[in-house]
Amino acid sequence: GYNAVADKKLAAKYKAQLAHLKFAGNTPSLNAAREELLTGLEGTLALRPQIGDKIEYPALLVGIASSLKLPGSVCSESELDKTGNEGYLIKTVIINQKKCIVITAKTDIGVLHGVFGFLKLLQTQQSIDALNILEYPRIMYRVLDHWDNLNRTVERGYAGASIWNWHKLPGYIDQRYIDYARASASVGINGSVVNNVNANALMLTPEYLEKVKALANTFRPYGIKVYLSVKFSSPIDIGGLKTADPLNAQVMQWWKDKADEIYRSIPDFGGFLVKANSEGQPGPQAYGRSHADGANMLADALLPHNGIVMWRAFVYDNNVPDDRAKQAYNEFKPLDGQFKKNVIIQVKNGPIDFQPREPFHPLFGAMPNTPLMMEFQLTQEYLGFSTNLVYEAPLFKESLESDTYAMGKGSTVSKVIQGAFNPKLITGMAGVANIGTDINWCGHPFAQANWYAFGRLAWNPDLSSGDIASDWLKMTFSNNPGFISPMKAMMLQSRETAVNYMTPLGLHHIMGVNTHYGPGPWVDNAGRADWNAVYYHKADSAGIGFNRSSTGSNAVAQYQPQVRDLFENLATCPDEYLLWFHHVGWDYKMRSGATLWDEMVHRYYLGADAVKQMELSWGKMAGYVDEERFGSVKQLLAIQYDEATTWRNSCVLYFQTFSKRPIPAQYPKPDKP
Ligand code: GCW
Repeated sequence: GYNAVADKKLAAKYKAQLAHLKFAGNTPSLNAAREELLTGLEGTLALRPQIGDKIEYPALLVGIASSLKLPGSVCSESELDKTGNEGYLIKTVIINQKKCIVITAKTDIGVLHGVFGFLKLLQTQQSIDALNILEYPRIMYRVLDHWDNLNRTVERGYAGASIWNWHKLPGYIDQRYIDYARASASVGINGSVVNNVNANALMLTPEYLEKVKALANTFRPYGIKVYLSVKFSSPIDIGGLKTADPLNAQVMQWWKDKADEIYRSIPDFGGFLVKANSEGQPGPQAYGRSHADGANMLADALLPHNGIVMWRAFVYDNNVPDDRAKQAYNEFKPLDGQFKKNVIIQVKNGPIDFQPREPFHPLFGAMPNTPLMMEFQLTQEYLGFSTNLVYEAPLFKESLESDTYAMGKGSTVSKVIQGAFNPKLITGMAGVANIGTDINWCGHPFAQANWYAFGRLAWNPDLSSGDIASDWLKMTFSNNPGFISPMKAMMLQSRETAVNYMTPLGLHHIMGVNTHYGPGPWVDNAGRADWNAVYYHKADSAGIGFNRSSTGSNAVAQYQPQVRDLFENLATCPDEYLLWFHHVGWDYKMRSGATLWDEMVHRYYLGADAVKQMELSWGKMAGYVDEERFGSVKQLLAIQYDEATTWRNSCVLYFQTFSKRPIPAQYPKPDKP
C-alpha cells in the first residue's frame, strides 16, 4: 500500500501538477506500470488523473520513448542510451510552451522502474517542479536467494513459512506472489532464486517445473527472472545415472536436456545457483574435478539460452586444520580465468560466514579475470533473528567500501563487483532473503528495511546507508522530521550496537551452536573443531583472539600487501578487527587507553545500554506511528534488550574465567548469565 502524503499543501500542489495522464502502450509490463502508478496516485494523493491519448496540461506523460513520440529536444538518444535496458528518465519538459513531467525509458521494464522512482518522489515529499533524473543499475544480476525448502520450511528463516505454496501451485496464484514481485521490482531487484542452496533434486522434476513456470509467469511483468538452486547430484537422484561427474558425456547431456526442457516452458529462465562441495553438498570434487569443471559443464547447458551459473565460493570442510577463513581463497584463486563467461562466482561478504562484523572477503580483487558477485545475508541468522532491530546497510557498505588495493589504491570491493576493472565480466549481487508468510513479511517491522536496502544497493552500491534509511522510513512510516531524525540515527547505530553486545573487537562465531541464536562462547563440543566457538575466540589465561597474522594462520597473506600489512601490524590493525587477526594479552593497551579486558567489558555494556536507548527513543514515537506497529516494535525492543543483556552477561562472565580480572566498578554486576 501507499501512505497518503500528509502535508496537505504539498499534496494539493502535486494534484494540480498531475491532473492529466497520457500513458502509452499496453504490454504486460506497461500494464503493471500503469496499474502501479494509478494505485500509487490514489494512495498518496487520492488522485485519479484524467487519462487520455491527447496531451492535456498539466500533463504526466509515461511510456517508452518511441511510443510517446516525444520531440528530440525532450530527451536525447544519448540520454536514453545511458538508461540501458532497465533504467529510466524522469524529466520536467516544455511541450507546446507548457510544463509536463515525462517518465520514459527504452524498455517496458525501464518504464516500470521509472514509475516506482516517481512514486518514491511523492512518498518522500520531494519537489517535482524541475525534475531531471537519469537512473540505471550499476550491477546486472540483482537477485534474492530464498533458502526455502519444498516443505515450506525456510533455512535460517525467521518470518514464518515459505511464501511459495508448492502444494497449491501451479493452479493457485497467491496475491502474495504478485505483491512480492511489486515490492522487489520497486527497489530494482531483477531475479529470484526460489529454493534453498541446500537443494532438493525434486525441484528439477516436471511436476515442480510446472509450478516454477507459474511463478515465472507471475514475476515476468515485473522484470524478475526465476532461477533455481540445483543439486549437483541431480543426474543420479532423479536422472537414473550412476554418476554426476561433470566430464562424463551422459551427465553433460542430461544437464543439456534438462536446460532445454526448462527453457521450453520458461523462455527467460535466469539460470542455476549451486552450492557444491560445502557442508556435505555433492560436487565435482567427488570425481576429482574442480569447481571450474563443475560450473563450466552447467554453463554450457545454459549458454544457448543466455542463462547463467552462480557458483558459490562458500566452501569449507574438515580438512583445513588451521583456519577455515582461508579455504575459499585457496580453492578458487587458482581457478581465475578458467570459468566460462556465463559463470559468476558468488562470494559472501566475509571469509567466515555472515558474522555481525567480518573483514572483506580476500577473493574480492584476487580474481581479475572471473566475475565475482557479492552475497549478503538479509535474514538475520547471526544478528538476533527477527527479534533484534539491526539495520544492515552499514554492514553492507562497510564491505563495499573496503579497499582491496587490487588495482592500486581505491580498488574498492564496490568497484570490483561493478566490473570496473574488467568490463567484459558479468556482475551481480545476491541477498539471502528474509521474507516469509508473516503478515509484515520479514518478522520485524524494521527488517523490511534490509530487503529494501539490499535492492537499493544492488542497483547502486554507492548510495549511502543514511539516505536509504531515510527514504525507507519516509515511505514506511512518516515524513515528519520529528520522527525521521531520531529513527534514522537509531537505524544507523543499530548494527554497531549489535556488534558491541554480541561480538565486539573482532570476535566472531561465538553464537549458540547450530541455531546461531544467543551467546555460546563456551561451545567446544559441536562435533567439529570449526563449529566450536572456542576455535574462533581462543581465549586462554594469556589473552584472546585468533592469530591470523604471519605468526599464526597467516590468513592476512591472502590480501594485497597494503591490506595485509594494515591487518598484520598491531599498530595499524583497526580495533574492529583486532581479535579477528590477533591473539592479544588481557592487559594489552588499546587506542582508547584502556586495557583489552576493560575495553571488551566496556563494549558489551555499551551495546546493551544502546538497546535501552533504542527503547527510549522508540517510546517517544507513538504520535507518528499507528498503534499496531508502535506496539509491535515496542515489544520487540523489550525482547532485544533482554537478549542484549544476556549476551553481555554471558560473555563477560565467561571470558572473565580466563582473564581473571575484575569488571570495572562503574558497571553494574552481571546479574544472570
Ligand atoms: O550460514 C551458513 C548457514 C547454513 C547455510 C550455509 C550456506 C544454506 O548456517 O544454514 O546453508 O551458511 O550459506 O550455505
